[in-house]
Amino acid sequence: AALRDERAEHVSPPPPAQDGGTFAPHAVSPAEGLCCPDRRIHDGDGKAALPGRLVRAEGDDATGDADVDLAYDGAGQVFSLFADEYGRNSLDGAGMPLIATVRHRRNYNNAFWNGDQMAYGTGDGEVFRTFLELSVIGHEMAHGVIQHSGGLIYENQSGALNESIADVFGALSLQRSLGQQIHDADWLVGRGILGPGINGVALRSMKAPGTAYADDLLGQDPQPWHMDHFVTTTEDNGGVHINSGIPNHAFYLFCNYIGGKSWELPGQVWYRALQQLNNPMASFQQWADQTMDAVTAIAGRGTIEAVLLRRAWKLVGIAI
Ligand code: ASN
Ligand code: ZN
Repeated sequence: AALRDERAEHVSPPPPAQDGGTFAPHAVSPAEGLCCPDRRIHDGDGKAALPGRLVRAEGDDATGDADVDLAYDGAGQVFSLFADEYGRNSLDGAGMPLIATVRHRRNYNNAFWNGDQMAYGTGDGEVFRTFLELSVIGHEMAHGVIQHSGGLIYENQSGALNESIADVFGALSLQRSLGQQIHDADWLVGRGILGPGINGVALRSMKAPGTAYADDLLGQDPQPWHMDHFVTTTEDNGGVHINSGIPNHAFYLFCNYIGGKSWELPGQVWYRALQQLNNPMASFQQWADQTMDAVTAIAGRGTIEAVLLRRAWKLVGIAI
């Protein structure tokens, strides 16, 4: 099963009865009260209509269809990251169903969150071979979380932050499912999804933005990792998938300095900053400041964690 209910392990047993049989209140785990995802996986049958035909609902057995089962298991992993690590009940925080469509359109070279659901193309088999990979699933679902956390307007710097935060929680979903340490992770988003016609390893690299692929068809991975190489363009909503390399790399550096498990302290800091951010037009600078507030709230002022976060942002050209 993709989802193991770990909550029971966090809930202390009731303390022994003290005089008169009264019980002291027990500690409440952050995830208590959350339960289970409500997954609904559809087959688009190569057509454009959404959501398409329901093929696997919550609790149904595996279908044997790899795309359907990957979408189902992946949605469970991402639900579990947000629920068990950050106490969030689904994408909207209120238990909304996780609706996904596989085989959206024909030869479709993309996956997306449309405001209500996830949709995955099959790829054309040349540029892309699939989109059903956990960091991609986590990325698309994180767009749903961002939307329901006050949003980040999908253009220019706020759009690149939207993209970067989606990459962060996509990477965390994958690393957590593998039980991976920060120093053992590859920090790739969409590893293995490129088709045989492309020279590359992944869609993006958080460890080394700009190096995920270099190819005649796709060109060179255009991501910068430093503000000195920020790309001003009107394409891609102002380069939202390009300049996301900068905050992506800041997150990677912070993790690399801290060590351990990315979804623990670093993930908590990014998640808290997203919840506290009250600015859909946030700039990189404003987001960096928000992550500083979050690390201060979580770890304390002047702590090693706060110092290392400042160092990470400084290395990508943002002073906080
Ligand atoms: N795969 C892309 C993304 O999630 C789709 C898009 O550009 N809207 O960002
Ligand atoms: Zn995205």
